[in-house]
Amino acid sequence: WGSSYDIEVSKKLSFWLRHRPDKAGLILDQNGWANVDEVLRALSESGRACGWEGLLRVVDTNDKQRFVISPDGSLIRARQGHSVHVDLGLKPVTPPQVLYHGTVERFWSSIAADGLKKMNRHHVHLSSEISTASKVGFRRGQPVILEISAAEMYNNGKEFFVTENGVWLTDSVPSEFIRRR
Ligand code: HQG
Repeated sequence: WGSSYDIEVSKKLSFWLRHRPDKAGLILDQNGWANVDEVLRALSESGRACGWEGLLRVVDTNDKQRFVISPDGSLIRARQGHSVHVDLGLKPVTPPQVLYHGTVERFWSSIAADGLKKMNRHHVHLSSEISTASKVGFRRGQPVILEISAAEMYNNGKEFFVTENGVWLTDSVPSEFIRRR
């Protein structure tokens, strides 16, 4: 998807809209929305000017549909992955029987002992597809795929959420619900 310039824009947006709005002089509201005009200004100032058309293209063609623009075109937010506290308004839903998490060997002993933790993010990120989990793990090295007994967790009172772009989120995964494939 997209050109390398668009990918640079997307990386800036991820950084600002999920983690450090202050680095671009942006303010996120309690639901994580930033003002589009302010974002366009910040992109220009950081040497990644793209204009309204360019921003729309980055949002529309983004491989993981990471961002969403409000219907009136005035606001933009990241769909998930935040470390700053925002309320995404996600409603708890029933998960599928099994979900997957992609990680790497060096984290396995700690995960086997303590379960999956959200680390710096709001939630533990899970996928319904092995292929997606594999890509997530691949960011760090040879992927190790973990199978999560999501339905069983749900029956034990754990909440699950799913974002509009299909990322499954939960607070933590205790080790008894994790099986290494
Ligand atoms: C690991 C990207 C040791 C966990 C991706 C992961 C995803 C533990 C890392 C999204 C642990 C956290 C999220 C424990 C968890 N001991 N290590 N107890 N519990 N870990 O980046 O799932 O491109 O916060 O396995 O594609 O890798 O940003 O989470 O390796 O969808 O849109 O700690 O980020 O999407 O890393 O990735 P992360 P993640 P974007």
